[in-house]
Amino acid sequence: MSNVKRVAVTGAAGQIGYSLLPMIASGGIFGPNQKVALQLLEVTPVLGALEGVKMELEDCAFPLLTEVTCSDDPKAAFKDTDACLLVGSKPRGPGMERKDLLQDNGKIFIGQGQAIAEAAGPDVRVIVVGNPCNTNCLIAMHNASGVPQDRFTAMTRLDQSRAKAQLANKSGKHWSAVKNVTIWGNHSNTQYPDWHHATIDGVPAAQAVNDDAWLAGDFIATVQERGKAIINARGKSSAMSAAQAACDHAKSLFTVTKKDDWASLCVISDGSYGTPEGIISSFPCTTDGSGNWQIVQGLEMNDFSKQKAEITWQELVSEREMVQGLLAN
Ligand code: NAX
Repeated sequence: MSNVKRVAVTGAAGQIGYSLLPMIASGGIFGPNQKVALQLLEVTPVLGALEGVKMELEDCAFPLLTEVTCSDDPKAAFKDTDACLLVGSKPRGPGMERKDLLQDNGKIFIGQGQAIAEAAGPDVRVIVVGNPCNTNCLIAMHNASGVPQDRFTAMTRLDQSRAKAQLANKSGKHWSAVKNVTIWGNHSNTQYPDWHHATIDGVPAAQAVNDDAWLAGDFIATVQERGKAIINARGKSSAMSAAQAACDHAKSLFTVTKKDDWASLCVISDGSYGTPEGIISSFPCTTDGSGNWQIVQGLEMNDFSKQKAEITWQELVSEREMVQGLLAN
């Protein structure tokens, strides 16, 4: 038994990777007493830059970091891993249709799903960040023969954190006071950030905010369009916040997450809340600390919520149709 947790990060020389790797190396996922090894994957032309990242990681002298390996071979990168963070993907080019983006990325996630099945550790957990992350996750899951489907998750944690920040700012409270925000559906601008079960300092969010029109209008739109606002302001897409969210998502899987502040995780739908079965959709989840999650049941969804959720679920169904040929089983 190894006392080192092995974490693969794909797209490791990219922007998110640059923020994410030091977080993992300093205990961001497995805590301050757990040693970690980083197994980094990049495409071949970027291996030189990845070596530079490795040199920097060594120069940080992180007490918990035991080893850094670099590769352009998914099987080598995923070997014996406890967690695989699939961050790398192909960006949308000018004039590219969503369907083409889904297809191009799909090919990457077929190979990575197969490599996870072949090489990863027996308890591996997979977190897909690279966009379109829900459907990329679906493709990887379908191509990882023999790996239980509940090992695959995709990330709406950044959206959840963005929603918490908006509610905190509006109510004049700290974001840590905001609990039980749910993101439903797709990590795209159809997502539905749902405040109906959220509390701020223990008070229902709607009461703390006291502005229903804002909640049903600007709040949702701001969270849905936050990525674009960051690109407009920074000239680059979110990286630091995305890295923090990826770490938080993984940490939620490996520590206990209770119903008093659930985590929004994109997981395979079992039909809960009327979500179409089999898509990778965002749900409120609790976790047992060993990488296992459960969808929180019994939340009331009013007509407004049902209508908003339906839009984003249908987008995921249409994405699944576009990649049907890439789903192996
Ligand atoms: P970058 O373009 O800076 O980095 C991506 C890296 O992935 C590049 O270094 C590239 O060489 C590598 N890559 C491409 N194909 C690969 C493959 N087959 N195997 C291994 N590596 C590969 O993008 P960055 O800003 O780091 O964003 C990475 C991904 O995260 C993008 O798809 C982005 O859209 C997505 N995001 C997802 C978010 C989420 O909440 N789920 C939020 C942030 C971010 O937008």
